[in-house]
Amino acid sequence: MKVLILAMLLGLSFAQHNPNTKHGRTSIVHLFEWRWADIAAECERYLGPNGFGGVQISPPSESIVVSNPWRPWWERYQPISYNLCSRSGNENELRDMITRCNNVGVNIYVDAVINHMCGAGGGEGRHSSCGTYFSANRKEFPSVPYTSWDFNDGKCRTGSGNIENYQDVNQVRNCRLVGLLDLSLEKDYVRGKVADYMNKLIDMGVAGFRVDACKHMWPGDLGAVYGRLHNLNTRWFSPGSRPFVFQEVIDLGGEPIKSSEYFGLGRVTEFKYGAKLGTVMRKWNGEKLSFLKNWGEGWGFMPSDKALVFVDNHDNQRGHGAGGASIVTFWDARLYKMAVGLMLAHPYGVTRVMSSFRWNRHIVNGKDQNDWMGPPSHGDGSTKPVPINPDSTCGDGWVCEHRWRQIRNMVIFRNVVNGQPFSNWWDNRSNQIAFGRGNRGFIVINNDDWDLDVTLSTGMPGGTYCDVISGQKDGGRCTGKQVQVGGDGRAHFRISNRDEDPFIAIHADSKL
Ligand code: AAO
Repeated sequence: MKVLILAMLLGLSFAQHNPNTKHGRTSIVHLFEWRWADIAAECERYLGPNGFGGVQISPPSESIVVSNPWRPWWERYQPISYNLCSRSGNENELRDMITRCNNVGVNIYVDAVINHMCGAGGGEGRHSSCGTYFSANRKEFPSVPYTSWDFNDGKCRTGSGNIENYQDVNQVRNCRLVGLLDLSLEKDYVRGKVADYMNKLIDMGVAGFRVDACKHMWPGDLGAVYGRLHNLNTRWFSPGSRPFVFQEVIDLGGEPIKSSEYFGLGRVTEFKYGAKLGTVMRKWNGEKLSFLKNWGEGWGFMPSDKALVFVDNHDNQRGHGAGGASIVTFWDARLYKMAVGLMLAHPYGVTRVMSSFRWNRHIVNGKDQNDWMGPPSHGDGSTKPVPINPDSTCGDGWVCEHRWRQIRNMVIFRNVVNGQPFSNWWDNRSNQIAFGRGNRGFIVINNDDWDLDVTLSTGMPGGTYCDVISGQKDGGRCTGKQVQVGGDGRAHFRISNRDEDPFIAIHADSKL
């Protein structure tokens, strides 16, 4: 009996590690600051047809509106209520998006901001995305409602009321993160309000959550909230499916709070992944691609089945959060495509692709003066739609990394090789590497300053394959380089260090 109960508990909690993706799809794309109407269209015209598993959306809850004089992206991390109107659209548009994305097999994951409400200095009035009244001064959010009783301040022991020292666990979890009013999640009432918010979204059809700022919440409190969550909507998910949970915990080592405290509750963001990969791609500190032979747990990362990984996120692509200067982003497009390609080819973790908007980056002494800039918007502060150009790229300042051929084709690669082992590793002891995924896919990367010219065992059945980086299979034809794999699985590769994209990838579905 005890064993059975234990197995049930484990089953219940570990179910939250499963992204619930459909049709063998494996990757999530973060459509940062996109409008719900644009995401709905993108699911139907692009994400569904190209095998994307799901979308991480920006926080849908009502937030403060900060205009000084333009609206920063980060206002959405300051909730005012759990009403579902935000800069991305209203509740009807949100519901329409969830329905339409689900109908084409693309999941929606909500960025849930449940650690706090707006900043203590947020003033009072109706400067909020649904025009709801609040008072940060009196800690009153009548539309939830929360009152001053629902915040942690009594438990915080710092002079400022803010987190001053990340070495002190009590501060990190009971004080205000950058001045944000810290909710008291130990209170049953607060847990109930948060769970109601998340359950409303689950009932609307979302597949799970990115939970913001988990380091700043006690794991026991989070467990109590997750325990109240409904199963997923059976219109799109099999009965008994639990919401996928991936928790934002920044653990680069060096602080007492560890990612592992959250493993039992769901997956956790592995921030070491992008920080280290950036260092390797940039060849800083003597790092080389050849050192990636034991990439993953071998590098001191968390277990693969607990990890959510990414090359960059909405914070560290602009110097917020953690990771620092090594993080590779769309600003370094050539390195970025290689880094994302490598991540998607490698079996470690659940992968998330970033999709950004451009801003006027202006770095002075290592700090981006414009790190606050919000999405492309009209004069009245409303977010602009995402226009699609004839060549399938995006206009109006939307970068759409997920539409770059090299990245989109590697999202497909990951689906094709899903479940296959990491195999046939090769390196030149420098920055040329290759590896396969069983007999389903193979990737070769040249990040050295000289040509790669080598014959390798690919593990693939003999035949002619189309490289999905320089082009792709189009009907029966290949628009890129071709790779001949012999009956013995060996193939010859040549990659100039001056190629536009110095890497090649082939997979079972790119066979001609
Ligand atoms: C805004 C203003 C603030 C103002 C506040 C309230 O910018 O000046 O005080 O409003 O009025 C986002 C923005 C914030 C913004 C906030 C609310 O980034 O600028 O504040 O919205 O509008 C910590 C948290 C982590 C958090 C990250 C940004 O642990 O959870 O800070 N990320 C999430 C979201 C993020 C959002 C929030 C949370 C809030 O993704 O977009 O903020 O909802 C150390 C710690 C980390 C800590 C970082 C940064 O990292 O370990 O836990 O992240 O510091 O404070 C090395 C170390 C590494 C260290 C890093 C930086 O790399 O190895 O551990 O240095 O020191």
